[in-house]
Amino acid sequence: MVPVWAGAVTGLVAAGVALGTALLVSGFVRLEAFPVLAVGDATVDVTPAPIKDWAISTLGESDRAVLVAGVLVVLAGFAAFIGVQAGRRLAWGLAGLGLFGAIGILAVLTRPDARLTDVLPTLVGVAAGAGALTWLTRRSTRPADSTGPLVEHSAERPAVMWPGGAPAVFDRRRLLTGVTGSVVVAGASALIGREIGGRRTVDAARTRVALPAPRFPAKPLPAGADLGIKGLTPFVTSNEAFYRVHTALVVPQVDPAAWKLRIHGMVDRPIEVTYAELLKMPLTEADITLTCVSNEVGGPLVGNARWLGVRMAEMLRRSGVRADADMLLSTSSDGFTCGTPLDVVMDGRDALFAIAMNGEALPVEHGFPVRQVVPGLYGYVSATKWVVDVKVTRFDRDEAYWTPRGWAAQAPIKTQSRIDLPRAGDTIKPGRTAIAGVAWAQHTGVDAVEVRIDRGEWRQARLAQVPGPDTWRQWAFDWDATPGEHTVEVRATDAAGRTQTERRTRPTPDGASGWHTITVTVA
Ligand SMILES: Nc1nc2c(c(=O)[nH]1)N[C@H]1C(S)=C(S)[C@@H](COP(=O)(O)O)O[C@H]1N2
Ligand SMILES: [Mo]
Repeated sequence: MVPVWAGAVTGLVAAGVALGTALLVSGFVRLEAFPVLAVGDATVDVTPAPIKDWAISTLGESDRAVLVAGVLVVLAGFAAFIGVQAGRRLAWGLAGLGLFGAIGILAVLTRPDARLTDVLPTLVGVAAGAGALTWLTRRSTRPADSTGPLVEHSAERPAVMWPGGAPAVFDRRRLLTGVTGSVVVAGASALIGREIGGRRTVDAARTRVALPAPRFPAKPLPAGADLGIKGLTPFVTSNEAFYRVHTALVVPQVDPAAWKLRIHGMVDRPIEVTYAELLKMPLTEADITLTCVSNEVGGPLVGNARWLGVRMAEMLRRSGVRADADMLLSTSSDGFTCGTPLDVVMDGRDALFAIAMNGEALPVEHGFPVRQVVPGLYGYVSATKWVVDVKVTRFDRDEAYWTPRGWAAQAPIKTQSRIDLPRAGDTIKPGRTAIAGVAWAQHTGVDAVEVRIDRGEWRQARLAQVPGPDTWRQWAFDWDATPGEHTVEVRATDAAGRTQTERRTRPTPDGASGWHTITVTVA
């Protein structure tokens, strides 16, 4: 009879063959159809909001890697179990494998952008896995009366019988050679699949985009927008350093030649625009700071870039928005949705269907070919990346992705200020030192930033210049640091005269509030 360890190894290797083959086929179909990713994506969608918030805040941008690792660990446990069952009775093992495939197919088909061909990787993978499981299970045993030394595990009541009724005995050497062969096949398939899948990206199409000049260029940045203090967040966030948040496990690859934006719903004339048509429309350039609602006080999920795009209002006017509509439900190619207040988009601010970021076509992770950018609203209610569809509707009729998951349907950005320098927990030298950071109150503007040490008097920080109210604003404060432990706090006041509340809240449901506070040691 097959010992438990051998069964487990057989199961793991068969699962490896299944996944390697599935990845190979995904390379030809599309990487999103790889069942592990689909199961991961489905997990993201059904995970309760508190767990997801916890994951985003503690794992940050590695949350996706951790999720995929989690799916693989669960899968490995299941695979080992299947292998052990197969050693007892092959049919049970195969049934287990079938169940596993059914979960994969369910996950793949319930993705919002599912295509029927997406089932191919799972189907072929399960077939290959079943083949490997059968072959390895049979290979590791042989009829008891055949020649060759019997391994001591030879059971008295063997569960596996060879055709013809001979009891089967375990043969370790044959198992291990079979395992080696299978591992090589699985590994090679996986590598080839990744390579082919990786080549089917839109990078080439992206580098070919020739960006037209803006009809409405942004004003040149004021000379004093960046205080140039070492360690302070630069005024312009580079595309590489810009934070990234999305629910998709694989970055959607949207071919600009096939891209279309549909505007429909409560409009007089539904319209469809291609990428080439969009590039011919009057383009607006604007400096806008984007912020994620999940950003904790003092957190990193905020960035500032120069965007280029078509005003959303212009496009909506073309389609004739009806008077009783109050919401835009935008959808991305991967099925994510945002609900944006219509009045905000129409009030004259630079709400854009953006095609470029800091002078280059949008990076793929930031929404290539087209994304929304709306000054003053958190990303989850405004900044749809890979946007393909905008439905003009009403908040009382439609709901966006995050709303049933515990986040507010409407979420203007809360005024915030952050200390970048010194960093929390730093030890610094006594004497004159710069305390510096950024503050934001998008579309209202930051009018004042104050700092206080050890809960003393609030004192005014120096403010950098800004091109307008839609970006963050650098600030700095000269401090004569005396030896000891000190608490440093910051708060901003917006151009409407509202000072940030001291009341600390978590990001859910509509953004964190409170003053960023750090402690430093002066020695
Ligand atoms: N398609 C899609 N667009 C999306 C999201 C998403 O999950 N999918 N996340 C939103 C959120 S929560 C934020 S904060 C911004 C982040 O944009 P960035 O990744 O370019 O910084 O994108 C928004 N657009
Ligand atoms: Mo976000």
